[in-house]
Order: sequence, then C-alpha cells, then structure tokens
Amino acid sequence: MILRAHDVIHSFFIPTMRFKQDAVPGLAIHMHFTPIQTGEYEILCAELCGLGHYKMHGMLKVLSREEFDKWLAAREADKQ
Ligand SMILES: [Cu+2]
Repeated sequence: MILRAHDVIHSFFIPTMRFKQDAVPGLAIHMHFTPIQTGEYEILCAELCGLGHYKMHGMLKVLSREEFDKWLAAREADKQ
C-alpha cells in the first residue's frame, strides 16, 4: 500500500501486527507486509494529529485465497 497525508503527520498503526509507519505530507510512503493469519485487525492512528484523531481508525480484513476470490467475484459482478 501507499501512505499519503494531506494535512499533518499521521501514523498508520496495526497494533496486533506491530506494524507502524508515519504518513508525512508531501511524501508517498510505500509499505509492504505479508499477513500470516486470517482475521480482522484494528487500524489506528498513533500520532496525535488534531481534533479528529479519535475518529481515525478502521479494520483490516485478511481473507483466505478462497474468501478473497469470492469477494472479488462479487465485486466484479456488482460492476456490471
Ligand atoms: Cu491521529
């Protein structure tokens, strides 16, 4: 994935994977990781970046190849 920040420094953090990288305005930062277990993993911002900091979170879903192929096929079907 590629990290970009448009306003201030943020920090992309997946605590369970101990994976963290700053996002810096003006830079495109390439990140590479290989999950070894399926599941859902919380994504947080680990930098006190402003008033909206508390809302900066998401989920990473790591699927098996079979689940991913099903998801991709459904997505392609939706496009048509
Ligand atoms: Cu933040």
